[in-house]
Amino acid sequence: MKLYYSNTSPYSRKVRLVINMKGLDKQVENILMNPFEDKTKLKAINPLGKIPSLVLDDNEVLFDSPVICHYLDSLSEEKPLIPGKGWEKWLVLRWEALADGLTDAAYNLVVERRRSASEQSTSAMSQWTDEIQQVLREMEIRLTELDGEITLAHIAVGTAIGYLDFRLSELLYDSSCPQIAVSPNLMSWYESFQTHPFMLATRPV
Ligand SMILES: N[C@@H](CCC(=O)N[C@@H](CS)C(=O)NCC(=O)O)C(=O)O
Repeated sequence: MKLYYSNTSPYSRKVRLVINMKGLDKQVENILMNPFEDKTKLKAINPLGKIPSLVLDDNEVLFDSPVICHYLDSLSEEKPLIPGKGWEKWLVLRWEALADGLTDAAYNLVVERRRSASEQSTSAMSQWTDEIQQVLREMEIRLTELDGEITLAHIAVGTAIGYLDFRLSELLYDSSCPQIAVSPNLMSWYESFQTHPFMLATRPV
């Protein structure tokens, strides 16, 4: 399999963590891409022109990150990242959706901030900022649901907070007191999770 990815893409990091956690690293060739500079090349692989994109050995292509992660998890029953069949499974998938939504809001905000001031939408930026704050509060309240073995929920939350930490770290802290985390228990969880060897190996550079 071939994974088209970039080092700074949070969605790619999520997939790379799944590859490592499932022990699939020897079966995947990693191909670095810049989704903005390599757009034409990327669109020939994935019509959406986005990373991550996974090309299977029979040349079928999978995107986006949830589909790729679910596929990779289905390749072996060992170390299931979407465990169970009942509520346990839906809880993991809901956490993934919540964390991916957080990443979407953060990524949109980062891209918008790169536009010239005259092109930026202040209402869209404030909507994404509100979404980020709302999700951080929700994750803080529900954090005990993450007690237990590492699942796709942990991986998605780790990459979402990791992306905020990398690009928008000010949003993780109280604006009037930058030493205080807005979601202190979530931040302690993240401080510990980010020391996982695979989190360290996939740190954005
Ligand atoms: N929902 C997609 C989002 C993928 C995505 O937006 N990737 C970004 C890089 S982090 C990208 O390729 N952006 C290029 C573009 O939007 O043109 C996923 O989960 O994989």
